[in-house]
Amino acid sequence: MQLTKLLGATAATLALGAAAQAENWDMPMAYAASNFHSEMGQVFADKVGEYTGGALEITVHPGGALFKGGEIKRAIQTGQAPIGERLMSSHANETPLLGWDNVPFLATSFADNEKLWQAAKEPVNTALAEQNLVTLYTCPWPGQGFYFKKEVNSSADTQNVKFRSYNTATATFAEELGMIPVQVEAAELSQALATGVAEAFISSGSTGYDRKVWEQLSHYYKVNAWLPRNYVMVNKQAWDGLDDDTRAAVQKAADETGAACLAKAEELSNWYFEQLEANGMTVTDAGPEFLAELQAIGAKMQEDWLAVTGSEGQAIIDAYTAR
Ligand code: PCA
Repeated sequence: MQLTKLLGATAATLALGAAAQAENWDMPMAYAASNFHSEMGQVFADKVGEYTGGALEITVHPGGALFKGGEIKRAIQTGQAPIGERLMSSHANETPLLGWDNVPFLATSFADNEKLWQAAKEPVNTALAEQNLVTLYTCPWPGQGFYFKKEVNSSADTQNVKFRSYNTATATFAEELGMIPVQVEAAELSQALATGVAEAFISSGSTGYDRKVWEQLSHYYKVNAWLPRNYVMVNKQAWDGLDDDTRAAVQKAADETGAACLAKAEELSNWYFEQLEANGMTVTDAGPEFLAELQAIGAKMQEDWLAVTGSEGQAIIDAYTAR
């Protein structure tokens, strides 16, 4: 990676020499190149090149290739990379407000998730700005449900199951169900399942499809607990270093891409379920007993989130409910 960075830096310097003001930004992304979030990252990069007339060119690096998912935010805060994308709620351990989209059963449709984002946007962007980050656009994953390698009807069936989590909320959910959470990046999920490090997880149909989890798992329960968002962030100094026209062009590209990505997520939701089924998985709603347990855990998690976010969290939920 050091060599890659050195070569990247050299290329950037040469490019600078060639075209006085042109800038090249590397954009680390955590998820598979074929995933719609990553494809939309490329759409965004293409639009930036077009709208800035080549003054700013962005090169996307999906799959955690340049920085692993867990390293992306810090890399951007510290200027090791000027721009990048990450699952917002993965930072809820350090900034609980960023778990706004992980409150179970609060907003379970794309329309409600968008309404919730409109309510959360200002305080969330302010919290990120305090961390040297400018948010350009966000995009939801489809609804979150549970993957298992057996039929599950209640928490009696989940005791001591090794569960892959992707943030604190998913780890809490697992613990409440008697499972043993282990945090694993989506990029390493297939391996974790193949080696038995994990034998269940919560996610969208999208990640199950990307990681071909039908090779180890058999059941998907469409719980639709929440729709977590990825966000594209820029280092504040890198952002301030752009001239006004370039910044406006990048923001236009971001606004368009955010809207297109939201539409894409919605369009693909059921398609992913069809693919899981075509590959032999049983895809169903959670049974009444399991669902009731999940809802009770969800209510407790909402209380816990409000306890740590205080009036700020409550203001988001109030603004959402009032919309
Ligand atoms: N896929 C990501 C986050 C949410 C989702 O649907 C993952 O499992 O890591």
